[in-house]
Amino acid sequence: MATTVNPPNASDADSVDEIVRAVASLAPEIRACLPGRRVERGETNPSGETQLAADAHADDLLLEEIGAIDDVVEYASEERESVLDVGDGTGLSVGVDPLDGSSNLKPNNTMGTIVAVYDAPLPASGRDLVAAAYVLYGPITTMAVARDGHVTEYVVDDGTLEAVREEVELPADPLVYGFGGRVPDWTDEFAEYAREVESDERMKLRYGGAMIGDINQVLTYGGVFAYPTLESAPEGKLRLQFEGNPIGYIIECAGGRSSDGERSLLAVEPTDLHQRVPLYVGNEGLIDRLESALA
Ligand code: AFP
Repeated sequence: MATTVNPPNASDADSVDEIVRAVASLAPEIRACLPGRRVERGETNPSGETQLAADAHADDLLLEEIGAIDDVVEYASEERESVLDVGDGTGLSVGVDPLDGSSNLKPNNTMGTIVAVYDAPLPASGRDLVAAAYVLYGPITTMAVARDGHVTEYVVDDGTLEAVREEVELPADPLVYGFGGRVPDWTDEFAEYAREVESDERMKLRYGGAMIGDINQVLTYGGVFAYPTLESAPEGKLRLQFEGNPIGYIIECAGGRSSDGERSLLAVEPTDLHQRVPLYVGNEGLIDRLESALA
């Protein structure tokens, strides 16, 4: 399903280039700081989650680099209560999840950085995105960048952008699924959908506790990732501005679908900077079936 993407104007395109290069340049430094920053800060972020020193440090590095770009006028992150004005007049607003999957640091598992570039003040609609990207700190440090309806994968081990996959699209035959939350906390409707997917002998479980690692599996092999509505948390866990919108944009640019259970994540009305949203992304057929199951 083609994503209706904003055709960025020339200056936006140049600024998006600068933002992408800035994030890539920081990837080695953010990664290098991880081993020594497993410690908890004794503080929680606006979503009430324990902050690791690594979260805050990555956030500071990203604010400094991204905030210095002329056309960027707002910076916001999962780790900060409110939007920071970093420029004058109109321009781009950047939302960041500095370290997605920080609870994976202790068990030395994958983590990521998510970046959403909007051409509207935050909180903004996913339809206001002009680009979205994530860095995956895996065996290799890679970066997926979605812009102008296309997804490109880069290796960024040394902080420069080496394109390794152009026009990335979800494979037509889905292979993997990953469903977050505790099974007893799933709604009956989602549990029924999950059972259907799990019983499909072509599909196999891939859930790593850091969405970016799981999303990259879906982008590579095809499939579905969900952090669903929970009985205890009807809005799910993930944040629209910093996770739902950018991941929905990337998957839709790669030919897949996104949903909050009823509609594209990009069509969800923004009401609060840290609002949560149920998140379902993957191959079109799997998301269509999901929406039917939840209807
Ligand atoms: P942390 O950044 O607190 O580790 O949360 C990661 C995350 O937001 C997302 O990356 C994962 O998919 C999801 O939470 C994992 O949540 P559970 O720990 O409830 O499975």
